[in-house]
Amino acid sequence: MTADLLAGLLPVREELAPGAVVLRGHALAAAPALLAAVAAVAAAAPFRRMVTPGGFAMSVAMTNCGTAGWVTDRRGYRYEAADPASGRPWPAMPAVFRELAGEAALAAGYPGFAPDACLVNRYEPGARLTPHQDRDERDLGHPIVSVSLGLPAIFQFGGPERRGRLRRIPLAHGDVVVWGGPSRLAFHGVLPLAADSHPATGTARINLTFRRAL
Ligand code: MD3
Ligand code: FE
Repeated sequence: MTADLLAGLLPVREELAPGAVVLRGHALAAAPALLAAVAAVAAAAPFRRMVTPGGFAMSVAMTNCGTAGWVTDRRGYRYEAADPASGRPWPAMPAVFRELAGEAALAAGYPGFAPDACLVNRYEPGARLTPHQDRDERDLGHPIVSVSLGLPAIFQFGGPERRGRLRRIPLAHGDVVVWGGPSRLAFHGVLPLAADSHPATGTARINLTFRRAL
């Protein structure tokens, strides 16, 4: 039995913490269209490993679409209307992205979510995200919608303080997580990706993170 079918036997809506909802397999039907749109975005704004303010290249390769794109360099973390690599505006948010994000937010109890930023993260084996908070957005009252595609990963989820203990949540192809309300400033990360292959993405995991940035 495939992982996708097994996921289908588990509860579809899991409340991780107040305000944080996992929708297992919610993006499975849309996955082929989402991945085709990722390829189109990456053709216009290629994946790149950005540099942190501390001067290290991130292990995760990133690109963006929408009116605002998340960037980091020696000057800090921020949202930019243009891709620093080309000077051109980020590619427009594909309709299939906007619709999936709005509909998943609604299913999780956040009606009216209209993202203006989609960060596309690409993990190859060994790539990871150390625990952090997402706090570069203007209004933290908006939720964040995260879509996992391809290889599975172990997501770490803690509380509002860095020192707290982290729970491990496996995320698989098609899983959607919505974070809002009391969970919006939770610390979170992704453990190093294990080498494997997935029919939809080959050796990679792709994560779409939808935010209202401006
Ligand atoms: C929990 N990306 O890009 S999205 C990121 O799988 C990021 O690539 C992860 O964290 C990834 O910043 C996970 C899940 C996520 C996003 C925002 C959150 C989880 C969150 C905000 C609060 C709590
Ligand atoms: Fe994050």
